[in-house]
Amino acid sequence: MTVDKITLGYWSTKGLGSTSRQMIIYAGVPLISKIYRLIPKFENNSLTYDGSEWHEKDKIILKKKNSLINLPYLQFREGGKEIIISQSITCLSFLGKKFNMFGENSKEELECNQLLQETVDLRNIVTRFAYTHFENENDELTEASTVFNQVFEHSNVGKLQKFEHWLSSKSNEETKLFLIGNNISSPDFNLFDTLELYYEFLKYYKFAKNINSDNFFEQLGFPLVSKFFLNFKTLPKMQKYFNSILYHFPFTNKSAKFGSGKNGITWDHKKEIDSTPDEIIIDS
Ligand SMILES: N[C@@H](CCC(=O)N[C@@H](CS)C(=O)NCC(=O)O)C(=O)O
Repeated sequence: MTVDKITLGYWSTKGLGSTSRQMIIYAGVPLISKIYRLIPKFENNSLTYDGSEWHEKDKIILKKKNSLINLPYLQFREGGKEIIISQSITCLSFLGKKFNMFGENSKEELECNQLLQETVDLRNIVTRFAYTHFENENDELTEASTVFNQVFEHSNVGKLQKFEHWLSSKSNEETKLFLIGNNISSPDFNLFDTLELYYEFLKYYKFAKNINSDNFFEQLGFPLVSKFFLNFKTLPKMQKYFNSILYHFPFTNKSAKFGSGKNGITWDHKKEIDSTPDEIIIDS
């Protein structure tokens, strides 16, 4: 069954909503990107974050239809019925199956599921770091080095080597440009989106050896991951996303230390106002 448009609700950031947005645009299905803003407030000498745009409005309404409701969520009509889905990875596997981007048989479907969870593990390392506010810069840099090691170490404990080895173990008939076979699937989008966040991290904390070249992952000894990443940027169906305002959203929400502002820096609540519109429509 086809859907004529899909609403994706999420904060005015990339976060866990960005990959679903990309998949819907890639599939050529009209996307209604519903935006909620987290507003930093300075009260009684302390900084708090007001999420009432979500928590006190749509969440209350949507919770009556799906008690698991969270951000991100997908909302659409199919066969005369309204469907609302939350949990980001469920959204990605649902969209993958809907758009024929979830492998071609049960073996590949299992691979998609494993790879999706692996991308979650990869993302969680940097996200946990991004939302930590350190006592001082020294602590921040020490923890950034720990994140770097956990992800980019070449030993069996490093997270990114898993993807490098996965790509290198593919058969000669496969291009090694996608994780499963020669076709794009949900985990490709989530890996790409997570790599974009690491790209910013490597640049910001100066772990990239040569910032004038965009092959950061190759410089760090991951040539296939680098090829995957750079190729993804050239995919014709991705260009609509790259040319949209959604691509320029900050990586993390206002409460994060890393990535809540432009180019990895922290959102400056004293100078910046979030003027993201309530709804961004990307037509097919
Ligand atoms: N496991 C959930 C986590 C969802 C989650 O933590 N959402 C955060 C934003 S990343 C949120 O603000 N949710 C709104 C809420 O709790 O109502 C997922 O992957 O979707």
